[in-house]
Amino acid sequence: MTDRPNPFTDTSSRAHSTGLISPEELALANRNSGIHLEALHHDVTPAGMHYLLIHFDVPYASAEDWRLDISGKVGNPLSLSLGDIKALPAVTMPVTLECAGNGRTAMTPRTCSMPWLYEAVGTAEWTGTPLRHVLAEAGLDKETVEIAFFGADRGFDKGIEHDYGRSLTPDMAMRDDVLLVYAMNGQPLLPQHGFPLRLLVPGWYGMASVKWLNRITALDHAFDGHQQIGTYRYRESADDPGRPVDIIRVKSLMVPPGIPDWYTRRRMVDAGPVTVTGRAWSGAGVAIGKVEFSAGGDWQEAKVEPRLGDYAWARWTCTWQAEPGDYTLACRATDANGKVQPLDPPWDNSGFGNNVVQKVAVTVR
Ligand SMILES: Nc1nc2c(c(=O)[nH]1)N[C@H]1C(S)=C(S)[C@@H](COP(=O)(O)O)O[C@H]1N2
Ligand SMILES: [Mo]
Repeated sequence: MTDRPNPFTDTSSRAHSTGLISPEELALANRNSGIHLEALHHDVTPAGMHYLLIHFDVPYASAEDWRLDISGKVGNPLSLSLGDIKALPAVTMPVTLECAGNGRTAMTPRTCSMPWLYEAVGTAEWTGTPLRHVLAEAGLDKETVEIAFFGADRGFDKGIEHDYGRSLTPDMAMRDDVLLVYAMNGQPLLPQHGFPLRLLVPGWYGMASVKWLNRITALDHAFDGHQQIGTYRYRESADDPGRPVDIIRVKSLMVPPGIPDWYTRRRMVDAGPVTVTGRAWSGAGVAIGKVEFSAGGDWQEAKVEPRLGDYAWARWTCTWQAEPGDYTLACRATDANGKVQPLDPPWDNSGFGNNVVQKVAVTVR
């Protein structure tokens, strides 16, 4: 045994930056792809166009050998095969997932991490079984305070080595809509989306939906894993204890109209009536109240269609009378609770929860 010093404790290269994207950020951007904004046309995002966020490596997994172990403060510890889980009552639900770091790069200064712009969102039809079935079979002890969920992926963050792990309270975990999921859009999960089994926590930012799920532990204390307490907290500064990141904030996006310039992505649009369309969503099962569109002047109310499900986005459309000139298009959603997207990015020390309105630069000819 050697006792080499931990090479990952120095995180100074991850301090805030207002400069160019670093080589590390670029490498993360190549591993963690976002949705193409034109894919917002699809009610259900094709699996290969859904965004990805993978902290460590995608585990090399076999469905035949997979086990889900449930232990800790339970009366009846379990070790389930994928077949055992598929034998339980199945449900399929459209759910919009969004990464808590979506929009990070619009904050000034930004935290050096995955440099999302707008595109860390997608909606899939997820198939699985309510988690409560297996928790009921395992029998949670009365003293259970939190339940921790672990993936098969392991790595370092800020010098701390850990299996990716997140927790839920028993109340959350026993909700009908929290699922153990093995299929996405009617196909087995792709390796990058958690094959063969993941947790799905609808209405919350994506970090709660643990991929490659192989271990559940009931705890008589709050879970202190790095992904629970060392990150995913809204903080004013690095030493602020902060509060947990959980429910998705209200947001909308548009399909950029017209045709793009390859390099700048600036759009060229022909004058006349232009149908602008996009998606809007909020968290915790809250519906969308309204969506507004602006080409720089007044906000015009868009038509919002019924959402695909309680935890999925709604399509919106509006007609823009485009006249020659240069414009910045924007869309802004308000949810049924009256929460509205801000015009300027909210600040967060780690770049979480940015639901600022999207802006799209266009030239009308
Ligand atoms: N085991 C494990 N689960 C994970 C992650 C991870 O890195 N490892 N990333 C989380 C984060 S931050 C997000 S946003 C979602 C992304 O899910 P997707 O890649 O299927 O879109 O998975 C979550 N579950
Ligand atoms: Mo995420």
